[in-house]
Amino acid sequence: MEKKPFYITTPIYYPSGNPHIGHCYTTVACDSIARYRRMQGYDVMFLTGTDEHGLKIEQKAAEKGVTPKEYVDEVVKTFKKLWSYMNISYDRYIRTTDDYHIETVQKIFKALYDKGYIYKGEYKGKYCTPCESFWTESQLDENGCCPECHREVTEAKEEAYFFKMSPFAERIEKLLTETDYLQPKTRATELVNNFIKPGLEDLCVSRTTFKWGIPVTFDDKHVVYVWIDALSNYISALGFWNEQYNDFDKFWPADVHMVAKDIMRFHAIIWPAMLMALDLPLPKHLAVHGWITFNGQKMSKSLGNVVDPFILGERYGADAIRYHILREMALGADSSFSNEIMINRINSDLANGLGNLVSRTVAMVDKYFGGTLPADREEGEFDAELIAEAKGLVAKVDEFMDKTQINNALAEIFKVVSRANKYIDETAPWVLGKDESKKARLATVLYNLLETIRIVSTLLSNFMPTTMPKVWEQIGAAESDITYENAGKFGVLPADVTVHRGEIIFPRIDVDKEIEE
Ligand code: ME8
Repeated sequence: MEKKPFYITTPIYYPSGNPHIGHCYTTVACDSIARYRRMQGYDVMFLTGTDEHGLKIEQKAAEKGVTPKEYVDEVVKTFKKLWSYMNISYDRYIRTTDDYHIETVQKIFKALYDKGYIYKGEYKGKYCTPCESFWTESQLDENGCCPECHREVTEAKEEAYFFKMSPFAERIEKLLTETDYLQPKTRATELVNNFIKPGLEDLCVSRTTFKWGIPVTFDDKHVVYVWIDALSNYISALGFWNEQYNDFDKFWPADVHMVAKDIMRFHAIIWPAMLMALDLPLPKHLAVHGWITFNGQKMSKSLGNVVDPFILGERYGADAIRYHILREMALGADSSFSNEIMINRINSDLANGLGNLVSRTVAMVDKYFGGTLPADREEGEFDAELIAEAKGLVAKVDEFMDKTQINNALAEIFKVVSRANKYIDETAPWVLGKDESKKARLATVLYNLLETIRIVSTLLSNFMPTTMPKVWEQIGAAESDITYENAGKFGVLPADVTVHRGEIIFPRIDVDKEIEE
């Protein structure tokens, strides 16, 4: 049977500085969903990339005395290094400086112009250079500064092309309020009241004041300004209006675009408008998450309050970082980053919860049975409840993953980890181990624990792909045991399974020592 396609995208990030933990969050979240869907049997296309044009990049490159392309080439290396370090399984990486993307953007711009949706006008407004954003007077903060970074803005005026938004207002309002395009839906009211009800403003889509952009083919004074260039990546990367790829028919419309709230408006209003203008189908879901904040402010390159994922990963391990950010962030809400919360979370869930469960179970199989379980069994109290919870887990995780609620999916998995640790206390294997006549009961308890670990670690491998194979090695699971179908079954490991004691998977971190440093 042909596999069902599944297309998921991250935003394409600005390489105006190195990636930080905020970029990591969206990418790790998409990676986990992509892995989960692959495990479920979908044919997945997972796209990420970089948004490489614009004034900010031009300025950064000039500061360094290199060309913009030389500058972005270096930063893109760091992005790719980080994604490899975080074990990100992207299928395609798009750079907006790639020729095929440029070709698509130029064709889209021309098509929108030919259809009468793009026209020439004059732009007047307040411009924030670090954010590359024009603001209206009413959008500025209480000091008349940029509402995002709170720096000074300058008066700017120039000839520019505009994209007509009003023809799409009604359809977009319906999309936001009557469909489940936007996740969480609670954000729809804010968008409708702030942007649609007051009348959708036309969008400035070209600039003449900087050169580092895609030239407008029919008016070469202009370069395409930010959003038409950036948003088109989601289709140029599939080969829409270029010869590089041929996947558009298979993967479009996208199943999930994931972004944070800073760029929600562009994805909730402008992107659908562009697609409507091009007569293309709309993406199925836009998942919008909050910000990772640091001391109450959005972590961002322009504010300079970034947390370096390489340093964190070096210290705590890439999977521990992945787990922490995925578990902390609830779709829709902000999440404040703190080393202390992270260390406590790693200790309680990973070191004490999962790590302990694995090492205690494997150590007991070793201690009482020399590493290989006997095949004799004796069922007992508490078994049925543990087995039911373990077998029922995949359905619960599915439900949350379908709603892009990764934190809740993880919470369900860790409930089963806690249940298994409680089962150890309830069944007291160390008491059974003292009594020769209880050997079959002891083997059953340990087998149930190994099976629960198999199920839990199979599901968790989508979120922590580096460490879970080490768990499989320790519990004696073969590669063929680790499948989505098997995650819903109990009794997959052979009755006489052999375990392999190994290193501690998640070492405990000394909170006091770490925080002092
Ligand atoms: O906006 N918390 O690029 P960008 C959570 N190029 N997520 C964060 C974050 C934080 N503190 N900081 C960044 C752009 N992100 C455009 C996008 S898409 C067609 C063009 C993540 O480098 C989050 O996904 O500013 C956010 O939406 C994105 O990075 C912004 O990245």
